[in-house]
Amino acid sequence: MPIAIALVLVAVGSVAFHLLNPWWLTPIASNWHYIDATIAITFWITGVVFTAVVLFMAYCVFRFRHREGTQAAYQPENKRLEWWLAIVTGVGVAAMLTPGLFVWSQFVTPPKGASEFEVVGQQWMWSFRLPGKSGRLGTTDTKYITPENPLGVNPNDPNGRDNVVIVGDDLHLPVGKPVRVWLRSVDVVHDFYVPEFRAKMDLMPGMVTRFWFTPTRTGTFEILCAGFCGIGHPQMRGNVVVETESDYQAWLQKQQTFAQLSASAK
Ligand SMILES: [Cu+2]
Repeated sequence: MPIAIALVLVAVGSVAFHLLNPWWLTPIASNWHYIDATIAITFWITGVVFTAVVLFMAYCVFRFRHREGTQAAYQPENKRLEWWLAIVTGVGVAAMLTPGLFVWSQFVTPPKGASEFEVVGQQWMWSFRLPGKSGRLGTTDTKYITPENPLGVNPNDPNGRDNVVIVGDDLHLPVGKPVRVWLRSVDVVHDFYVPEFRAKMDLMPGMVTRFWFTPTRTGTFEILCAGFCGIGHPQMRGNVVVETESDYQAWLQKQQTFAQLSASAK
């Protein structure tokens, strides 16, 4: 009996803790409400299954408790029960995975007219590159990386000359504009994560990964590295400052372009 009661308390306590705990989602600051919806679906399915399994265990512990003179029956197989378990589990897993596939395809397909910026991760800081007046990002290659050109911008590509380069400082973005993100790493795997944007993407050495989002409110949002990347991983932080278009333009004017940075290095 005490074990059955303990199991019921585990089930009720887990649901109560989930509902009453203060560590809830941060207020959203992007268009990705779908990410919250997929998390809610997963919580509902896993929560209902967890509660049902624990309560069923409590029932069995109580109902089939030891009594003098009774004996357990050995039943190694039950075809009908196995079919039911396989079907119900399959439907539950599919219901958790399928919405994610639709959200994923939207997450990596930016709308027409989205602007763009690049995130570059390295142990242990964040750098960024924004297109200049031409509106285009120049090509890059790891072979161009030097202390003066930490992002490896191709010096022979005219599209890269006016690119704004921000090394280890805050990124600013205008509010309400869809923006496409390209992500690169110069050393190990990192992961660009801004909880308020509900957006998270790995930075893989040798690959360019991507996603897009629209910042929906102004403010300063912290960037965390969500892929363990060595001893400085917890300190790998940065900020995205979302502001009005005019504040953003004023900030952009003050930034250095790749051409200016290479000229001052010489
Ligand atoms: Cu990292």
